[in-house]
Amino acid sequence: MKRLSWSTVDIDRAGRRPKIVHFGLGAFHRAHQAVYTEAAGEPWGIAAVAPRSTDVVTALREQDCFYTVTDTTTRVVGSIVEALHLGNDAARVGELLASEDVTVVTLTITEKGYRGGPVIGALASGLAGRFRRGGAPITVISCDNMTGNGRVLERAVRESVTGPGRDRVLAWLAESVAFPSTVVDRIVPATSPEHRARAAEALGLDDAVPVFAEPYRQWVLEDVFAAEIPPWDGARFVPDVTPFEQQKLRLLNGTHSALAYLGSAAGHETIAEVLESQWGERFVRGFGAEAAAALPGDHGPYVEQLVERFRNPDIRHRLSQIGSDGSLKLPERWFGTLRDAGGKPLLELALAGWARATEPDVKTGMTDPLAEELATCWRAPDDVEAVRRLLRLVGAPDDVTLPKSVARHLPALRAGRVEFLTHLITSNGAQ
Ligand code: CS2
Repeated sequence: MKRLSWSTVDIDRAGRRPKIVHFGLGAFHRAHQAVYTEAAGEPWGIAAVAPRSTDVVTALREQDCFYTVTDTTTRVVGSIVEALHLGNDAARVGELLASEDVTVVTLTITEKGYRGGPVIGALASGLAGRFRRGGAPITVISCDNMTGNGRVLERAVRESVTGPGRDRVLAWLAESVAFPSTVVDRIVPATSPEHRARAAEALGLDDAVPVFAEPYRQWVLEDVFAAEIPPWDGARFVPDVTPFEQQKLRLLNGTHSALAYLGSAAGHETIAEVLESQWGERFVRGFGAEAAAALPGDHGPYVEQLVERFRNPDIRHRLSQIGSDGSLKLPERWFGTLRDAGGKPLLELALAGWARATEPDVKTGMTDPLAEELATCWRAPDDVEAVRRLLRLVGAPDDVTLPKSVARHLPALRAGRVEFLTHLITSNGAQ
């Protein structure tokens, strides 16, 4: 079968050039910002930088950076015009970041990317290079699931600026570089070998890096830009993203994480599989109601929509993917509710699911940068103390009774008995 490339697709991309630098070449970027930019048309093209994997760079180059996104149909996307590797192509990345023609940087580097990873260092030195080259204004947009992601990114970049002239670079960053906060939403599981076969069947061409995504997508951006951005049709520009951010992080991502840990305890592999279980849908509604109770406004329709989205059998979103990096995800997804909500029996249950997943002898396939420290918490005299240590390690809000309320669920979860615990759902008043 022929490979996807210039000669096999019918897309005119000649007028696109790299005016956006993107860091993080995973499936999510390819199905989200790259799709919005595709619709923005010429001259908008993306130079996409992979921080670690050379495989995705090689694969994209071999197909002239074209790839497919499958939602209700399979379409070729042509907005990525250059694929780069952060280490191997450092000079080109620096050149692009200094170029006046580049007016936007976007990032999908996951929560852990903001904690001393290589991207922030490269971005900070690239921006310092831009300053020295004349300092054309630019907008730098975090597209990761964090509260105030623009502020988090700005702080991380400022802390990474070093060397002589630091003060002048910092002053320029404050004046000429905008870091809007954003809320991104689209469920896009990591691509599997099965996806490659399905894409090839749909397209009649081989695509080594296809993406499968749900039809839904959303992008809300704080309306502060320093330079020209593409006409991202369908994106929403608002003065303050907070309400969207709370809804998305606490309801969608919060429920996702809860389903990941509890579903894994019950022996499931994907979100759609959990939704098919006897407790899955009820749990989404119950957990949604619990988290929504601490937020202004009516979130009922949003939660109903989540049930539909999570149920989608075409999306095999693995629990091990969602449950990974819990030590960084939970503070964003659960701790706001923990602080703000009154009764939260389902969140306590979810915390027990997470605690169980951190036990050293439990095999979940989930990874975490704090895995060793989390495992060490279990060298405690009893479950309550272990949970107390776990919660402290990840910075949960102080609550003396919480460890006990969480630990009491552990025996049932260890026995894989999640359905038994769903009486909590009805006692919470949700159907
Ligand atoms: C998921 C998210 O993997 C995860 O942690 O919760 O990737 C989720 O699918 C997206 O944020 C949806 O917009």
